[in-house]
Amino acid sequence: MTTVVPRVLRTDYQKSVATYWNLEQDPVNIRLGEVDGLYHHHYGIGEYDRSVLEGPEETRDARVIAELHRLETAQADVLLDQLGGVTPDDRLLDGGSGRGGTSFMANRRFGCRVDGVTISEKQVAFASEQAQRWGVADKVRFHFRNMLDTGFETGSFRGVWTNETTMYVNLFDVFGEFSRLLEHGGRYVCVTGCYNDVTGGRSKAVSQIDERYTCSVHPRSEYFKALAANNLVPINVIDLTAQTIPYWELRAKSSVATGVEESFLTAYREGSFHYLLIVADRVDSRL
Ligand code: GPP
Ligand code: MG
Repeated sequence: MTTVVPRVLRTDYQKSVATYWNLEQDPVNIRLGEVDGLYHHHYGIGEYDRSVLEGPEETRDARVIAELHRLETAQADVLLDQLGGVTPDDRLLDGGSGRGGTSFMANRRFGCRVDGVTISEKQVAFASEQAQRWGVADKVRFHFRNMLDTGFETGSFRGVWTNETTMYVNLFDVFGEFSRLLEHGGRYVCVTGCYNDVTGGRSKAVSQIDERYTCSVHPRSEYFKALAANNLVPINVIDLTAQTIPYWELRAKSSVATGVEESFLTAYREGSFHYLLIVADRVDSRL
């Protein structure tokens, strides 16, 4: 049987996003990844240990980097906690898999097969190399594919997650694809930044975030409309905003700050933006 792999980069916008990620080599991601070999492209949650800022000056930078990495890994653990009872025979999809951090954590936790898709060929190569290095290349695979149209078989996934990637896509389209991929009762977990419908439109701070990453943050309401339109029924919604602020405070004081820290802190503190975790189950209405 021939597998038809759809064209990956369809629009000029998608090409510009791919270019951003193909060129990305920020120390805030590389140096944190080097702490233990898990390379993340998402932010952190939880209180930071204040003692990292004290102690010997010459080792402070390393302590802060390790602490930022610990908070990012803690975020991925909270996401994976929501996937429920995944078994080694199940299959999971990481939509927008970056350098693979969350995919490797999922495989370690559940022992199952994980497929990561990304529109960055550099990220596919990097993450695939990590899979070799960890000896899990038979179970954790990364593909140069578009999460809007993955080409994977209908109903073949127990779980799908997106860890801060939905701001790059139309939510109705991407949830349509996830709904197609999930089996009945399969679970979708989303961690995202979204803007607040209550305070109104896109704030200046949110626009700065969009500009920084070539993305387009969606309003909170759009997530629930798009889930409902695609037979994805929310079971849990957690506002992680208060839990992510310490990460940004520590990052702002660190040597790897990129300049975007003040935009996140302003947006979160003024209430124009939330850091949200959404969990939804796929319900097949034909059953
Ligand atoms: C990048 O993570 C995350 C995004 C580009 C999505 C934007 C996220 C929102 C919550 C709005 P990264 O780890 O590559 O970013 P950085 O380089 O700043 O650490
Ligand atoms: Mg990062």
